[in-house]
Amino acid sequence: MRATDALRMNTRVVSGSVSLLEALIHEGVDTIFGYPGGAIMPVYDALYDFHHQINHILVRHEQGAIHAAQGFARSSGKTGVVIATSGPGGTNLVTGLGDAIIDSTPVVCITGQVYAHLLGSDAFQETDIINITAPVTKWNYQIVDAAEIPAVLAKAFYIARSGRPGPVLIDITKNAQLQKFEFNGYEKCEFLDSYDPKPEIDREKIREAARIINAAKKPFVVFGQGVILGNAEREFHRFIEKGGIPAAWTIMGMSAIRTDHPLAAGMLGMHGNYAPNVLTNECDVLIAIGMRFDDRVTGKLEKYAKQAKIIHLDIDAAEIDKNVKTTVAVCGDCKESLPLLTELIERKEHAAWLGRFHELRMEEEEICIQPEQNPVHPELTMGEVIKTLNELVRGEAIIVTDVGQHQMVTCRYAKYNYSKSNITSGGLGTMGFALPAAIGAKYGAPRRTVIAIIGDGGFQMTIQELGTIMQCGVDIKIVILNNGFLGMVRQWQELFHQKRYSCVDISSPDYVKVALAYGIAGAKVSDRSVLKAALKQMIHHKGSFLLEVPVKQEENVFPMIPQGCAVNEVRLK
Ligand SMILES: Cc1ncc(C[n+]2csc(CCOP(=O)(O)OP(=O)(O)O)c2C)c(N)n1
Repeated sequence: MRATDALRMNTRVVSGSVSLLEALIHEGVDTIFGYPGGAIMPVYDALYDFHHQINHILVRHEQGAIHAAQGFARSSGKTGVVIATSGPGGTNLVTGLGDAIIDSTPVVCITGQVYAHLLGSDAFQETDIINITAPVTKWNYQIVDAAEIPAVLAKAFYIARSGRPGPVLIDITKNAQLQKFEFNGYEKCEFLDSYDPKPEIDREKIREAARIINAAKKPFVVFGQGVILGNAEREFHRFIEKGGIPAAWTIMGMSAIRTDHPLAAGMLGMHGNYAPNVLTNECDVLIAIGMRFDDRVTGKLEKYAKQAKIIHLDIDAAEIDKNVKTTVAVCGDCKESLPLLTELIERKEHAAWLGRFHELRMEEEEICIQPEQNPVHPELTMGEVIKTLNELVRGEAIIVTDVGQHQMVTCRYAKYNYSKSNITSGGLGTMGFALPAAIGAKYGAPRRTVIAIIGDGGFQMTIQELGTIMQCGVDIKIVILNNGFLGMVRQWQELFHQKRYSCVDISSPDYVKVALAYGIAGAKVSDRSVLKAALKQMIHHKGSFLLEVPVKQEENVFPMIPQGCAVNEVRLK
């Protein structure tokens, strides 16, 4: 084609790298998290000219980039974007991909790859990232020709965000990044022949589900992140409020309704609240919405809600009847199915049934919550730190947690007023998630206060991301609940391995000095009388702040469903 013809057709000759960045801009991407290297250098070179449109956050490790992109996606509802080089750059993303796929987080990762003619030759920093990441991506693809970039990127974003969201990895060989081609513009993808992200709702199933709910005396809703991912919070409220149905959340569903909603029944699962776990095995109809019956939620499957009729609303057909056999399954987007169901259910109150939740809540309050939040011993407890934090932020903050005891305590006690406020690694349980995820969460929701609650073990797994905070100047608050142990493992060793503490005591550096070395303000508080003042100082500080809180060392998290037990065998102590 001659240059004049190209102009007439609005065609421009650009490099693969430029077309990639233009694709990102067309997808509305303004923030990306990444780390450069040899095989991705042409993209970084092109980025030099795009820095006014795309803010690149230079992390300190590629794992930090993908967790930050996950935090960004979870706080904003948008797709997170990561750029990394080939070889170790790509393999450092694998944990985050595993995390994102199990927690249904939309992320698009772009990795560089060696020149196409070197593929398979064990070239420097060559690794078969496509085969490595196949099980932990919703889709992955290797581009060897620049002309493919626009259409493949459009497909990548569509697949990542649609249906049940998830991570996509696009590997681009260096020659394709450099290659010039005739770019005809970018077209977003909204349809793929072989992919049905939004199954059509079967109205008969809706009618059947409504009949069962209308006949129920003790209906119970258990919901997951599907409500948040489907932007169906309003539809969900209408449903539970019309039906007068108590609703409990999985760790991933948390914050879809306010924690103080009159129908809020608390958190399900191994360290969830007492009432929802016990009453799972007392309800007559269990309505599961956008959740996947994870084993941490079901406990012993053979004894899970056997007395109840099970209704399951989920967008992913693979989840239906996977772990729990349903009476009626409605496959589809709950933003569509919930209004249809709400229309057909009767307005009810179920006062006596709600009273049962209240009764058990009081039991948990007396045996578990009060002693933990108002301890008599001098050491601080995790529970009282979160209680005090609640008094200050009043449900307004985004709380990001790592993995372990502090995660369970925080998720049980933290208050939320808005959706997308609880960000944690639910399915994979990835220690090291919280610090980078909090950085990303702040970019995803810049006006909100972001507080990361992290254990001393998990903090040391991605501590290097303090460098990212230093460089980009992001404002996050970090609370390290330091119990001197890999607490959750220690708890299991205490309870199930006769207190044989094997390799779980972990030492810490002086975190405040470490923060200061990175130019981040910090303080340490171990005295109850000044805990609130210290938390207040952290919240009101302009810029990032690290607060180390030494807490009681051998504290156990209860309630707890011991592994292999049924949900109603949950123990309060
Ligand atoms: C990457 C990774 N390695 C190991 C584990 C297993 N694990 C789960 S909780 C935990 C202890 C966490 O300790 P810490 O971060 O100090 O938090 P705490 O439980 O004390 O609150 C460990 C080692 C994990 N979840 N993730």
